[in-house]
Amino acid sequence: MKNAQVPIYEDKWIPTSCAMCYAQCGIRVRRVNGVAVAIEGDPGSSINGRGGICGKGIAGLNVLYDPDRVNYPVKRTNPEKGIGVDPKWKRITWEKALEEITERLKKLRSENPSKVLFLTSPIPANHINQHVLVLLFRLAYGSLNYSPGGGGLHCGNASHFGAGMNHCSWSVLPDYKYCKYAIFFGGEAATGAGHSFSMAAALRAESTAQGLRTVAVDPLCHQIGGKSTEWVPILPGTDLAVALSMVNVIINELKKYDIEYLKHKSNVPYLVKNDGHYIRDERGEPLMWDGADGKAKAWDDSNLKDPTLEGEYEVKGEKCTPAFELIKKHVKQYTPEWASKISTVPAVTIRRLATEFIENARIGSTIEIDGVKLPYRPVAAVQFRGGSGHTNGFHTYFAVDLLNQLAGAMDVPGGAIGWPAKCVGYTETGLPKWEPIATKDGLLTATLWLTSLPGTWPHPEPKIPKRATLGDLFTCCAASTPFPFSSDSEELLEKFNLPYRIEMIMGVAQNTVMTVGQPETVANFLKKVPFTVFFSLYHNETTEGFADIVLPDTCYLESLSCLQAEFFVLYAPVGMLPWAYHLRQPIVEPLYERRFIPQVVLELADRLGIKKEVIKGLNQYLVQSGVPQRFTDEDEDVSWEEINDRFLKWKFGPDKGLEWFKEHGFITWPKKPEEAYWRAFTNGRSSVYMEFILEQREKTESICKAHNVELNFGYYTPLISWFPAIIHNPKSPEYDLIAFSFKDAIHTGSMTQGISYFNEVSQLSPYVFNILMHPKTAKEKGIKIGDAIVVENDHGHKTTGTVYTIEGIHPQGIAFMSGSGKWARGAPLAQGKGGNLNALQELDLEHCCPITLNLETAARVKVYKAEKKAG
Ligand SMILES: Nc1nc2c(c(=O)[nH]1)N[C@H]1C(S)=C(S)[C@@H](COP(=O)(O)OP(=O)(O)OC[C@H]3O[C@@H](n4cnc5c(=O)[nH]c(N)nc54)[C@H](O)[C@@H]3O)O[C@H]1N2
Ligand SMILES: Nc1nc2c(c(=O)[nH]1)N[C@H]1C(S)=C(S)[C@@H](COP(=O)(O)OP(=O)(O)OC[C@H]3O[C@@H](n4cnc5c(=O)[nH]c(N)nc54)[C@H](O)[C@@H]3O)O[C@H]1N2
Ligand code: SF4
Ligand SMILES: [Mo]
Repeated sequence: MKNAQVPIYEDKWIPTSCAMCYAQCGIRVRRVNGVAVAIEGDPGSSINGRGGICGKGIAGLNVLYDPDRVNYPVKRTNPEKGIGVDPKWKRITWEKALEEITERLKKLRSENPSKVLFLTSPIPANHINQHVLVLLFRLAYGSLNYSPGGGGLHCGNASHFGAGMNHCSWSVLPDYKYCKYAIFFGGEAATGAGHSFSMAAALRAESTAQGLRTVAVDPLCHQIGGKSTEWVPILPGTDLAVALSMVNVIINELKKYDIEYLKHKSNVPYLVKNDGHYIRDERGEPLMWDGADGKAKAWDDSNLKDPTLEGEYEVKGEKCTPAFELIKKHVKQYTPEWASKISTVPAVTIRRLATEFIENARIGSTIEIDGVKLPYRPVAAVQFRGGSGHTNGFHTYFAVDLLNQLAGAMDVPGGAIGWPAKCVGYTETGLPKWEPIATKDGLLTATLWLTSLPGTWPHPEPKIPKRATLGDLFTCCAASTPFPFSSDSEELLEKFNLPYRIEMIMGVAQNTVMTVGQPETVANFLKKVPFTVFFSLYHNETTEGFADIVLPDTCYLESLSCLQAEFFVLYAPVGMLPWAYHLRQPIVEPLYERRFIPQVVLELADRLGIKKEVIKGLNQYLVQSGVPQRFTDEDEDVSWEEINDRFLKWKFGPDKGLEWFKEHGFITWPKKPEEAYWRAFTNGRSSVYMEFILEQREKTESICKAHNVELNFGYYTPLISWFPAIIHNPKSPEYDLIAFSFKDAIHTGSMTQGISYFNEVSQLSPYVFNILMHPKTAKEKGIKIGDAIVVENDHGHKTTGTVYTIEGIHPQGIAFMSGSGKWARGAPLAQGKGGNLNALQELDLEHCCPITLNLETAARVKVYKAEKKAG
C-alpha cells in the first residue's frame, strides 16, 4: 500500500519527572500511538526552570529507545575479568538469573551477610527510589556494606558534610531572587552542573537580568567562569588560602561583620578553655559570657541577652575565651600577600573581593516577605566539588562558609541558602513535615537527611571497623569512602583484623571502575570478588570488565514511583518557589525484558524469605517526618502500585492516590517565609569553632594507633586553618601541571557520552572530548591544538587524549571533562574519545581528606607528546 497513513488513535502529554540527573525536573512527555515522541518541562511545576528543562532532559527519549540499552539478562561466559576484557555475554532468562543470584545470596547470608557489598549511585535519579529498596533489602539481608562509589568521594564528602552541619541541607546556592553578589569557589552551579540544575539556571538568569554580580574563582573559564561577571583564575586546591585571607581582611582589616548573627546564630561566643574544649555547665551544656549581666550562661538559657565575642573570662575557676577571640587572632597570619603566593590570586584581588562581599551584605538591613520581616543579606559564597574536592576539603568548606557567617548571610533572603530545611507540610494534611532543631551543644540538626548517611549533627562515634568500607571509623564521611576499592584497602582491612572480605557485589546504576578512582586500582579489587551482579541501563566499563550477571533495568520513562519525591533533601524548590511533589510514571510499558528494580528486589526478598523485613523497613523508613505511620501490613502481599497508592493517600489525603497523581502528575502548594528562611525561627546555631573535632580525633586516633594506621591527625583542629593539599607537594618538580576535571552541561556522569544525541552535540564543542591547556603552556612544551599527548601523574599512571588550547584556563592547570575517555563496547560512539582524569587519581587514604575522606580530585602531572605509532 502506497503512502499509507497510520491513523492517530492516541496523542497525549503525560506528566512525570525527569531522571537524567538528580534535579528531578517536572516534565511531560508526548505519547503518540504508544510511542514517546517529545519531552518538555511541565509549565506548572516549580521543580524545573520556570517550565523549561535542560538539553539532557530533552534528550532522554534517546535513552528510552537507545539501541545500545541492555534489554535482557545476560551472563558472562569469559572467566577472565579485567579492564577492557570481552565478557562474551550469553543471554539468560530472568528465572535463571534470579535463581543463581538467590542461591549465592542464601549461601553468603548463612556465612556472613556483610560479604555482600551493595553499590548504588547518586547520579542517575531513577535509582533514587531503587536506592530505598536496595537499602532496605540490604538491611533486611543484614550486610553492613554499602557504598555510593565515586558519589561523595569526589563531590560531596566535604561539601555535604559542611552544608549538613551548617545549613541542614545537602548543598547551598545563592538565594538568587534577592542576591546581589555571589562568589563561587569551585563548582558550576546553574551553569554547567550542580544541583537543581534547570531550576537554578532559570533563577540565576532572572537575577542576572536584575543586576546580580557573580565571581567565579576557578582554574577554568568555561561554563561558570564564562557566565560570570568576573573570572578569578586560581591554582587548584588553594581556595582555603584565599578564603582564610578574606576572613582575615573582613575581621581584622575591615572590622565589619554581622555581630548579631555571630552572637545568636553561631557558636563563636562559646567559651573555650586552654585545652580547646568548651567550658560547660553541670548539665554538660557549653557556656557563653553574657555581657548584659556579667554571668556565664548556656545557649538554652531563656535569660541569655548579649553573649560576648571578645575578651578573657574566668568561669568555674578556669580561664576561658570566646571562640571568636581565638579565631580573630588565629586568622591574622593569613594575609592576602601570603594567600597570593599560594593561590596565584593577586593580593589586591583578594582584598577587593573581601571588601565587595562584606559591603554588599548590607549588614543590619531587613526585608519584608509575605508580611514577615527578615534579615536581608544579598551575598553568598558557594562551593562544591571543585573547591572542596581536595585533601584539605574539610577546612576549605568551612573557611568559605565562614564568609557567609561573617556576613550573616545564612539561610536568610539574598544569602547562601540550602534546599529548604523546613517544611510545615501540605496545607490539608500537614505532611511532609520536617525542620532543623537545636540538639547537642545547641548546634543544628537536620531532621530531613539521607537515611544511613552521616553528615548532619551530631556525628556517630568512631568505632573499630566492622565494615569493609571503614565507614564506621570515619564517621564524618557523608557518603562513600575509597574502601574497599583503594590500593591500601587490603593492608588496612588486615590491620583492623576484619574477619571477612567482599565476596559478592549487588550493584545498581554504577560505573565503579571508571568513576571511583584510578581504574587499575579499582580493577584489582573488582577482579577478586567472585560474583558480581549489576542492574544497569547500559553495558559500561564496569559491567563488561567485571559483572557475572547484568540485569536490564527500566529507565525513568518506563518506571512508576513516588518514592524519589521523598528525597526532597536533594532537589526541593529553593527560596520562595512553591512546594511541588511529583509522581514518576511510565510513559510506555517496560520494553523488551527490562524490569523495574524495586519489583525485582521485592521478588528477591521473597525468594530469600526476607520480604516481610523489607516491608517492615519501608514502614519504618517513611517515618522520616516524625509522624508514626504504617501503610501496609507486613504479612500482606502488597504490590508496588499499592504501596505507592497508599503512600500518596496517606501523605496528601484519600482523594489524592495514584490515580489522581497519574492524571495531575504533581501536587503543589505555597511556601511560607518561615520554611524558606527558617533560620530566623530557630535557636539552633552553626559551627565556626569545631570543638567536636577534638573528640573525633581522640577516638579515631586511639583506634588508628592501636592498629598501626597512620593519618594526619594535626588536621583535626577546631580552628579552621591552612593545610596544603597533597597536590601541592609533587614527588618531583617535573610534574609541573595540575590536572582537574569539570562536568559539562550536556553530560551526566559517565553514561551519556555514548548516547547518540549527546554524542552528536559533543562533537560541536571543543571542550568535551579534548584535554584543555593554556596556549602559553602548550607552546612551551611544543604542543599544538589537535596533538595527541600523554598526561602522566607523579605515581606513573597515564592517560592520553588530544589537546585544545584556551586562554581561559590557569596556565598551570590542565582540564578534562568528567566521564570522558570511555572504553566500553556497550558505548561504541564514545569509545576512545577524550582523556580519562580518573586514570590519574590515586586511590588511598593518603589521597583523602583525613576527616571527611573527600578524595583529592586533582593530580600532579607532566605532559608530553604521544609517540606516533610505527608505520
Ligand atoms: N551536567 C551535569 N550536572 C550534574 C552532574 C553531571 O554529571 N552532569 N552531576 C551531579 C553531581 S553527582 C554532582 S556531585 C554535581 C557537581 O556539581 P559542581 O561541583 O558544581 O560541578 P563540577 O563541574 O563538578 O565542578 C567543578 C568546577 O570546579 C572547578 N575546579 C576544579 N578544581 C578546582 C579548585 O581547586 N578550586 C576551584 N575554585 N575550582 C576548581 C572546575 O573547573 C569546575 O568549574 O553536579 C550534579 N549535576
Ligand atoms: N574524573 C572524574 N570522576 C568523577 C567525577 C568527575 O567529575 N570527574 N564525578 C564524580 C561524581 S561527583 C560522582 S557522583 C560519581 C558518579 O559515578 P557513578 O555513580 O558511577 O555514575 P555514572 O558514571 O553516571 O554511571 C552510572 C551508570 O549507571 C547506569 N544507569 C543510569 N541510569 C540508570 C538507571 O535508571 N538504572 C540503572 N540500573 N542503571 C542506570 C548507566 O548505565 C551508567 O553506566 O563519579 C565521580 N567520578
Ligand atoms: S536538570 Fe536534570 S532533571 Fe532537570 S531536565 Fe536536566 S537532566 Fe533532567
Ligand atoms: Mo556527585
